[in-house]
Amino acid sequence: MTAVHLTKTSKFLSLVLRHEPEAIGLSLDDNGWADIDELIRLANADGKPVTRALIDEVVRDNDKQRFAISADGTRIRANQGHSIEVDLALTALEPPAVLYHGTATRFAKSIRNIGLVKQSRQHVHLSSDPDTATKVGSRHGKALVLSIRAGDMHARGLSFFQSENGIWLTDAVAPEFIDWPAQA
Ligand code: HQG
Repeated sequence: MTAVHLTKTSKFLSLVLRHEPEAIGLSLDDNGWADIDELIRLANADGKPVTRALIDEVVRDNDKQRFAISADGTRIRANQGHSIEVDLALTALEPPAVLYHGTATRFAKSIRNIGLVKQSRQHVHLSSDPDTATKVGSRHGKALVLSIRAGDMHARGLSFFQSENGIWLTDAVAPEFIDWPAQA
């Protein structure tokens, strides 16, 4: 399958598994899982040329491991990034002392005022290295990488989770836990 085809399918899966299952009439269970046969049937009825082989290839080769297939091979879900309410049943974990958040310079003023908030997603997303955070931030404009004192937050009783694809998730980050780069 060509890279363009795989990217298109990945974007389609992100849409229906994270944000708008109703776009094709799909239903997810409480933990975010969709039946793969049903997804294929509904996608095909909507004119999307999705096949099981294509889904398997996207799940296996996705650059960020965005999706997981259930152990019995019948269901699929997004590992993170949902705007719809799903319970990923993630276990709280102790984070590293410092994590990174990639954002855009245009959001700096508001972040200085109220800290990081989850906007339309279920969590604030944090990266374990600055390079990944830079890429995440560039999606929104000129990248700004903030250091988050996750260890201090955890010591104060705030919870952290890690998605199956390694992204750190938390509810919000108050301004006092954010260290800014010198030039920002
Ligand atoms: C910003 C991608 C103003 C926040 C990535 C971000 C990630 C504020 C934007 C995942 C703010 C939300 C999530 C405040 C936060 N004032 N702006 N107080 N607090 N923001 O897309 O973290 O490729 O919902 O900094 O790799 O950019 O889709 O979140 O810029 O893991 O798999 O509000 O999406 O993964 O944007 O990205 P998003 P995000 P995928």
